[in-house]
Amino acid sequence: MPKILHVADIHLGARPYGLEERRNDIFRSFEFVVETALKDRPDAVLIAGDLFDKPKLPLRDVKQAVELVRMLTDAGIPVLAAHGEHDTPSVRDETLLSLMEASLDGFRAPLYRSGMSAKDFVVDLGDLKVAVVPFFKVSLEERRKLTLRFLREFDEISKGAGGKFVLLAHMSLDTEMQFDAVASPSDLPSRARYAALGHLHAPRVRLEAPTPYAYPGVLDPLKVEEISMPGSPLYVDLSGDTPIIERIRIPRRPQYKIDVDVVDVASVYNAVSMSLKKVLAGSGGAREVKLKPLIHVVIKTDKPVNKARFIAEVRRAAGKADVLLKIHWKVAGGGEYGGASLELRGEGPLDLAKIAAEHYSIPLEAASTILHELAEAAAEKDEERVKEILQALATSVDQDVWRRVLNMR
Ligand SMILES: [Mn+2]
Repeated sequence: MPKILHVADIHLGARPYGLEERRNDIFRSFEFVVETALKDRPDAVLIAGDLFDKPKLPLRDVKQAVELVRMLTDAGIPVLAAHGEHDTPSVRDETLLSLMEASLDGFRAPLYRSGMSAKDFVVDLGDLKVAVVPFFKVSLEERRKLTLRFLREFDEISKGAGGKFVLLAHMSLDTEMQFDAVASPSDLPSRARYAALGHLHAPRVRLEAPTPYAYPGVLDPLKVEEISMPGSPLYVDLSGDTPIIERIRIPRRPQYKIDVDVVDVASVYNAVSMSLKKVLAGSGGAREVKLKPLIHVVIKTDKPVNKARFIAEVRRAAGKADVLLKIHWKVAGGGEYGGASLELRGEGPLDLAKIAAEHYSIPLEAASTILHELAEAAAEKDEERVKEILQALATSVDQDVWRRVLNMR
């Protein structure tokens, strides 16, 4: 009978490419998971780490996350979360997850505190026992040792435990990802029916392993490399001897990558408009949600370029296409740089203040003041101040906050 919903790597609060739209996309994707669970009523929702993108987040992000999780717990669906790399601070402290555990009935996210042992991390849901592996934010070598110790103790506990034993962890297995692996599949508790894992952003399902395990993958692709292999949350039916897996399809914003290999700025226009036409024509039927596609334009060139002119050409080529745009740079010898994220509003010269004003819905005057402040702080190599300004830019569109930030010295 037990059926669980297994999701991982949600990264609430992330703001890919500085786009508010992408921040909202990630919340929307998680909301879809919550609504799916409310409809289908699994016996538990297991989150295998990285519910949050950072250990500390703006409070509006935290509030929105709590509200979504509470919809599940209010409906009597237990929610269990493992700590992940992103939601664990590097100093020992409470976490957003541990605060949620303390304040939400039905939400469990055991946090490691000294003196605790493996049995403190086994959550008893009646027929279902879930062993939650703590995340140790220490050197990889230390993490390996501590994690293996927990896995061995869970193996012992699983032998005496009645019901269905499930492992919940945020970690790499060496069969999937070498460089930060902490365990092998053979280290997973032998009596566990299933290991609900997280951390790999590319989805994997390994039901043939001695202990069946799966990584749902990233809920909403955070990087351009992830758009071709997005993850999907999994329903795992544990009633039989081997789990039965069903993928939950998430309606996401369409994202496409356009590679533009150019020798000079004069060829940007044709290259972009042609690829864009092709991509948008092919996307017609696939438009599953009414969201503007996000187009990644990867500009490859073998000599240093005047980025402003290239960006202007890309915008001109995109014309009135109703898309979001992110420009990536691959300049030979110059490495790879992130570029500006622009919402396209037709042609015209590149006016950064205007773009910022539109993008963040702030007055033009405020936008140009901010850019001026940023340039000044950067020229003075005042890293703290740059961070402050960027933080404010990223987290607030409230003008009073702007005024305070800009007067702060
Ligand atoms: Mn992650």
